[in-house]
Amino acid sequence: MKIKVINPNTTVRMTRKIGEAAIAVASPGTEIFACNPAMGPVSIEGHYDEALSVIGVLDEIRKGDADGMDGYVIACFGDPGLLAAREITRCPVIGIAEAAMHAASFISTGFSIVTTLSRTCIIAQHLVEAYGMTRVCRNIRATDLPVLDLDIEGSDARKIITEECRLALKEDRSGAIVLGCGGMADLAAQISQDIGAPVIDGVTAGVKFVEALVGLGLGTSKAGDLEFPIAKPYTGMLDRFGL
Ligand code: 2AL
Repeated sequence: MKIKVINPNTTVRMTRKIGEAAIAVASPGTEIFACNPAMGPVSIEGHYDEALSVIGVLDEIRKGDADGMDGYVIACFGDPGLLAAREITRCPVIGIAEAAMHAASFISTGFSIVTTLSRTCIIAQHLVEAYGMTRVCRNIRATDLPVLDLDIEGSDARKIITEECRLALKEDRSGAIVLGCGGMADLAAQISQDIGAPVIDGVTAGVKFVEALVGLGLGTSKAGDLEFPIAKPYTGMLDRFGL
């Protein structure tokens, strides 16, 4: 089985980290292809970044289908372009926010999301609502760490995130933590051990959900609103995106 894990930002170092986390949980026989678009923002920290990242994500889905992929993980916590991606492929496509929230809902009655900048909390809040998770998401907590600071050698990022997770257990009375950034994919196991509660990273959860869906013979439904987009010309800079 071939799973393409798409980091929607263009920072190759983060793509490598996301790929390593995905490979660590992949079953024997699953090949992981981690990539990032050639165009787009170096990190996604707001609505504008997110909107402009979607074109690159869709381009990677299109190329992935041509390369014979069996499924996709969109590895940014805003799940940018998720439904559009599902429209253009028959393969399953999973976003890391939806993967992590669903996993958390299976193992706790309430979880907290610990994310990067405060301004991204509203993006997570919209997803909580869209995914029907308002009953189980007890809080969304920002650390005010910029996304690319997660990669700085010797930074306090892990310590800051761990402390926020600890506070979440105590103050939100949550049973599990969802990490709110693809760049946190390498932190889940250590933080879980440090705080004594499940900590879920959506990259790894997403890979396992794609494996499960493909194993069940399930792909994106082409009945109804996720059928292929209506063929029409696209113009200007997007002329090659017309179907
Ligand atoms: C993210 C993420 O997962 N990747 C990125 O560039 N920005 N999300 C976030 N909340 O910071």
